[in-house]
Amino acid sequence: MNSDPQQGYGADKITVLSGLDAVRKRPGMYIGSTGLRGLHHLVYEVVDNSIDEAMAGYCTEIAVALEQDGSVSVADNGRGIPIDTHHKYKMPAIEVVMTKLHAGGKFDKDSYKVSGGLHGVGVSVVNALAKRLVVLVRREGKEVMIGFERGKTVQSLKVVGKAATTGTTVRFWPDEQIFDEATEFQYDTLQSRMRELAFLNKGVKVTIEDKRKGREKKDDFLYDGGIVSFVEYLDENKNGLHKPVYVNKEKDNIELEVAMQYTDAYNENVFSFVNNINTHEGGTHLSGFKTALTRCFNQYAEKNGLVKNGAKLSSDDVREGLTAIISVRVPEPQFEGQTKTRLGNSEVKGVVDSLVFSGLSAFLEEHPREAKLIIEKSVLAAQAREAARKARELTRRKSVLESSTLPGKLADCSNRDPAQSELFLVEGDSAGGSAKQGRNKEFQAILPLRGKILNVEKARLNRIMGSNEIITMITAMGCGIADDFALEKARYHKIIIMTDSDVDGAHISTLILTFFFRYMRPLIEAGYVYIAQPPLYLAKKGKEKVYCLDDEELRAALKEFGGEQQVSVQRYKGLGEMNPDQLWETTMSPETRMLKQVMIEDAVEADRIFTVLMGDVVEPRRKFIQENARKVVNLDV
Ligand code: 0RA
Repeated sequence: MNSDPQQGYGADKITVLSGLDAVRKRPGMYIGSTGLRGLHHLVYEVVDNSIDEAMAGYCTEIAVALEQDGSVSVADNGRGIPIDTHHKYKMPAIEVVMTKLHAGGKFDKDSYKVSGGLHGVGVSVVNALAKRLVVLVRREGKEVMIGFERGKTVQSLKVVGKAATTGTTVRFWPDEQIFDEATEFQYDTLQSRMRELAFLNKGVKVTIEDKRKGREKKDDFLYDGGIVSFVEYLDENKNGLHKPVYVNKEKDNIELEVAMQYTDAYNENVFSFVNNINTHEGGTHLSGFKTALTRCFNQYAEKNGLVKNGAKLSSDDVREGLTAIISVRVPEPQFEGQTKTRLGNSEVKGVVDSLVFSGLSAFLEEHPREAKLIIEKSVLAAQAREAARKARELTRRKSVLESSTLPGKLADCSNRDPAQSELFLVEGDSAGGSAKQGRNKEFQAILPLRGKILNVEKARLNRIMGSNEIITMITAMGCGIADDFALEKARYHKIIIMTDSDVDGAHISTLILTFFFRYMRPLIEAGYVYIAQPPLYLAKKGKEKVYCLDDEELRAALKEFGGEQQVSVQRYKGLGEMNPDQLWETTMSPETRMLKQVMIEDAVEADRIFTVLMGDVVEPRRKFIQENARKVVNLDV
């Protein structure tokens, strides 16, 4: 035991479970993948350690830098990783932390109140997967360094100077033997996570800097408002109905923080976190929150005569237009689910429920004007939902929504196996006609869409269910929407949006994507949604011909042909200009086509983009389109 009571934490408190070779053998087991996601995970793992130090109250600044040589450094002003000798291993504590799997203060419940680190794998995993890693520690008046290669110590701990401050800097070079696909860090990906961490840890300054040649950039994130600032950020382009409500309470060693605000939007935007980890799949904390919300509003509404004759608001009704962050700190979180992002601890539900209920009840009592606004909105949501249900039942009786009666406009494929079937959503009847002639009937279905579909960002469910174009899509796809959505009922595992490569086409794509994002999100998450890439040009010289997706490809083709002499270039204004054979060859044939798969990498940013593009606040949209003119036409969410 460390005899210095001031230290309170010594080498002996660090427990060890096993060695590092296993990590290099099966990296995926520890960091999820060896692709881009896994690569970025390394940075998060290092940053998590600094965040832990901040949560313990000893660190106020964390600086992440993408260095010119492809390495990343993470510097903090915490106490510095301990450097005293570990009695069992007879080596400096920092060396134990870096070279022994699962070594680290994190696993000692007394050392930290709660621990971050989704997989809690620890920084030694990063060390194992780095071709080189260097740590600098400032503490006890000196600066020390230690160096590793692929997890093995190559430079033992040595003093390199004096230090007037304390802190830790970890710098590592990812190993291309492990990350075969890519070892290049993406600024935007890291930036989002750093912003999120700064929101979740109020008062901690998190900076990120790109020092790589030609892409120099820097962002500072520091939010004294914490998750209240997070909600304000999410609602920046929406119309809030009131100032965000903030609840911060603790019970049974579980700390709860909630910030929430209602807007005049129709969709909900709720994000939940456990120990700084985004729980995409929700869990007990989220269900506790939802239960409390419903109970609280119903109780208040009834008591104050805001609902008629015993009518009840549903959980969905009271979440219409809601933006919320739920952040809990749990000592021993159990993560479940496909991506291990669902909180399983059953004790958390009741705690969150009771804390949110009392916090929110107090707010409503003190703010009757806001309470009335929110409840009136929920009542409207309930009415719209009821109307939508009736409309749905009506159409169901007429069996429009039954797969037995598919829409007349749909040219279905003959294959009945969804995994092999594709549905093309095609802009306009004329392109739809070409697509029907050009397709492979066996596995390709065509649904022509006339003009612009309804902007679901500006409509409630009852209007959405009143739109023919949307009903047709839902019916053809077979998987239902919103509460009724069932991925396993999808009739096609590839839904391909095929529009002209012009501004109108981009707009139609965006409208369809907005609908999918708001009402069929699991379809996108399952990787079923694609955007076709029809060529813009056909370059011909004699018998040789090349289709080109954009100007860049055309330039390359012309160069290949040896300049522009005797080359004919045809520019397609729309899909309709291609004959069925050309459409097949360029855009539909699995042999030759290019498809973009739509993915939601960053739900926070995706929501902001859809809100800006499709919502009713005009100025940010103009700004966004100016700044992203190219990206919008080439939408890749
Ligand atoms: C264990 C104990 C102490 C600090 C740390 C770990 C620590 C780890 C990291 C990783 C990155 N930055 C860090 N900062 C601190 C406390 C030692 C003491 O009592 O002074």
